[in-house]
Amino acid sequence: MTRLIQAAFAAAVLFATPALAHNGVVHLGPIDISLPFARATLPNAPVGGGFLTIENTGAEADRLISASSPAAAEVQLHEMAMDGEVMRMRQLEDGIEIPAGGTVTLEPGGLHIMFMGLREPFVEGEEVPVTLTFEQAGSVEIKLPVLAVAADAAPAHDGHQGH
Ligand SMILES: [Cu+2]
Repeated sequence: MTRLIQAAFAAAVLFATPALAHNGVVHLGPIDISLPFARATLPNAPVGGGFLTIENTGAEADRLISASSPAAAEVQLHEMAMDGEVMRMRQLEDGIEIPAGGTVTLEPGGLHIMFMGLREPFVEGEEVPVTLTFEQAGSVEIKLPVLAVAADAAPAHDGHQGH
């Protein structure tokens, strides 16, 4: 039994190692960026979403002020929130504050990186490069591994077709 558990554990570690290396934490001064991903897009989809976790290990607040990518004509920082009964998203013109000692998660249904005017669809298994610029810490390029299309992504993004 013990041997079985050990074997299972070893297999799990083997399986997990490439993903961990792939999703390794990116350090930019006191800013740690982890768990990056993008969602695969359907053919001809005009927009795509990017997500990641930002931790500020420093003593002063910082701010994610912009993002850019060769994969899209424009990249914006967005927030999704309920407006009455309707889920809407809006551009965060002032960026996203990362409080001192705080962690901010960009995730489906909340804050996200919005890729607009995609040059090509995001294909599962590929990577999307994006350069993040922080007010204090400066800029860093990271790669977002493209994961599967999520069922709840497309309707939420319909509102962007008029951009
Ligand atoms: Cu958006």
